[in-house]
Amino acid sequence: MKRFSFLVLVILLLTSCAARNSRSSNEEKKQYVIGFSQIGAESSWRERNTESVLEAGKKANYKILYENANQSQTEQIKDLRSFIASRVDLIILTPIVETGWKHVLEEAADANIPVVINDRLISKEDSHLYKTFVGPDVPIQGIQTADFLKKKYKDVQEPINIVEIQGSKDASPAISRHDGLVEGLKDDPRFHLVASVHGDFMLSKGREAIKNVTKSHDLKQVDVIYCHNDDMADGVVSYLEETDIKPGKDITICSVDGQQSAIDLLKAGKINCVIECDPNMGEKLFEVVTAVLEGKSIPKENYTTGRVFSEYSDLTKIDKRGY
Ligand code: GZL
Repeated sequence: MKRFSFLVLVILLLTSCAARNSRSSNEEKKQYVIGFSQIGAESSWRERNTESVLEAGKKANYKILYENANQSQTEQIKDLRSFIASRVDLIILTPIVETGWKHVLEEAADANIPVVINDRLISKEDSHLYKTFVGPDVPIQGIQTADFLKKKYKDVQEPINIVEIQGSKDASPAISRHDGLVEGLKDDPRFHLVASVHGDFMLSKGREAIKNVTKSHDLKQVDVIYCHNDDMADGVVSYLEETDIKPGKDITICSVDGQQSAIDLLKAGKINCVIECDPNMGEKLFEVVTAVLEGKSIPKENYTTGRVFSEYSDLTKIDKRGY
């Protein structure tokens, strides 16, 4: 009888240990909840950026609350407040513009919810309100474009007139791609920025923007059209192809992103330079998210880099872009 009781006691002890271990391992495997506030779906680039983030978050076993603000900062702020109310473990924010985030990010800080910035930047005076940034070093993209133009026009002495089709007003890539170009050309007096208009990073608005420029500028007096992204460049090329001006030949077209559509136009000689801006930030983003949640120290900026694809490149070596 004693042997039987002892056996029962051992079985009970082993069972309770197993239950405790499974509880503790389940606690260890707590699934973190991440609120992801995305700008919208303004370009093919943005759609790939969203896919990249969601794919990487799923692979890393995070529960993602994804909200798409359809180009509205007001909607993004509402989304952030709903994440705070839901007590998410961390927020990923792609800020549509640089300013206007102070109050809502202070509310996230008051709720002890860390914020990681994806792709675009917020203004420096509010940089204490987020943990870290993952995205492109955008001013370099403007300088890379300037370097291409100085190479292409190295033997030209006459004035070189540039029309700029900017991205969304106050968006960090629009500000920095403009500033980078100006910085890159500042010591070369041949280059003149004769018009700069917004196309909101959208194909349709890029087409509309260049059409509006023709109301005040004769495109036959324009040498370069600098588009802040490929979708707007696509719109510009489609407009020019309805005129007697040959894009890529009569007028130089420069763009940024590296979408398949732009590479195809580059290969067809209708675009002259495409600066790569890789949207596939998901893997890097969730490495950083995990480090933040584990309390590890991380750099304030985690920059992605990009190549220059131009008429001087070996275009046969460009891999399928995937966006
Ligand atoms: C750049 C990114 C820009 C892309 C556009 O980092 O924010 O937004 O260049 C996209 O295509 O709309």
